[in-house]
Amino acid sequence: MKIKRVTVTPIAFRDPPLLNASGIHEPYALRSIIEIESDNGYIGLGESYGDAPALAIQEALKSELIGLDPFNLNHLREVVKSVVAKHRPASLAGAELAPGSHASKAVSNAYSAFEVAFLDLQARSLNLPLVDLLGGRCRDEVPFSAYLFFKYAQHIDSPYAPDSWGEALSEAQIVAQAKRMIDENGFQSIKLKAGALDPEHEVACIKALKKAFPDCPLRIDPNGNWSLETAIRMAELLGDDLQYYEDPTPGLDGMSELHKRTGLPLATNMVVTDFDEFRRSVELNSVQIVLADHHYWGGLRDTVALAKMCDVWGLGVSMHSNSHLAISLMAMAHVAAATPNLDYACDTHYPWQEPDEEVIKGGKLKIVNGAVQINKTPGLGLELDYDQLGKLHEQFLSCGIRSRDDVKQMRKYKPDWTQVKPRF
Ligand code: GKR
Ligand code: MG
Repeated sequence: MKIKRVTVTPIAFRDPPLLNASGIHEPYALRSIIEIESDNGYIGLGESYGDAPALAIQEALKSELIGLDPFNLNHLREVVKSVVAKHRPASLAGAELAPGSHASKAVSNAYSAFEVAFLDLQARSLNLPLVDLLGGRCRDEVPFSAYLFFKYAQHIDSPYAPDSWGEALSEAQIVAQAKRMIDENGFQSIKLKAGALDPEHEVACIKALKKAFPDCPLRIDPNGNWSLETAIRMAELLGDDLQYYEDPTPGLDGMSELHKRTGLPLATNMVVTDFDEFRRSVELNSVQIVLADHHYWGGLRDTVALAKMCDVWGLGVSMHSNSHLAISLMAMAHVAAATPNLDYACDTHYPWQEPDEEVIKGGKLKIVNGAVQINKTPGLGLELDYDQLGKLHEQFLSCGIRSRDDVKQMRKYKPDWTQVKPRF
């Protein structure tokens, strides 16, 4: 079997005005949808970053993949390395929360983008679900958590009608957001994206969530926007309310010191993002839970390896997410299903995406009882809806955004806004 067609389609979909440590989400999120077709008629699908630097590499790789054997992933990695060496991107300012734009991750991002599609193609040709190529399923359903955000009611320049979630700044509004997200998806744990408002207020929101959902495990994620002193002070206020404390303070040293001083379990998708940082974190005991993400950890098979490393070193494993659609959700779910030591419900932004903006046939995937069901059909079990793909590609062409920049977007609301870390 040989690869005869590679298509990369950049898309943009509506994204709500969600607040975070850098600033605020822009009105559209960018992704790329990848199709790999073999000479015997199978098509494998992938979804990855749609920021300009990531897209440039994906585009440059397309012609290099024609004729490759989709079972030879080592060959794919070599081709990716040589293409990235010729197209090494610069890191973008303000892209700290969008690892797709980090120059240091160019090889792992681009490899992962195509590896998922290669694996989907392999699995389809073998008539097996993709999870069977990752060691087989440990579970049929993968748990996800409700991912709450502070948000404004609508984008500043009103590019389209406001979303149906409304404003969420107060404790009562955050509890209402959680209630709706849980009612609609059955989530059994809750994460609050923090680092955006006053830390005491964000902790008060956790307290309000604890009161409203006493049996639900809770997490807070300030994206490294609290100084060590603030993170310790908030830990004292939070007491035993948290399942884990995600990236409260920046750096491996800061996290190590925080753990020493509070004893709280710390999770990260910021200070352990590759195997070198993993090694240094183990030496310093910086984090106790690693939030994996196949998009920048070098694909589904390297994510399986990461989970094994976590097992060896006695660390917990779960998964991180950026704004994404169904192909990424299913890829995450398959690797999570193949991870024996998945200890916590995974993150997903998926409920924030609008129901009319999915690129797969059948529309948005359902999250039931807080979990995504793993298909028994071949590959990831997804087919593209080409009308929808075309619509979201047109939106990419017209939206004017080419790289995520939450800092620049926040300056439209607050002209003197700057990127400061830690802000509090
Ligand atoms: O989308 O605003 C966001 C998040 O803050 C995202 O950028 C982070 O990468 O979800 C992420 C996280 O868990 O840190
Ligand atoms: Mg995080």
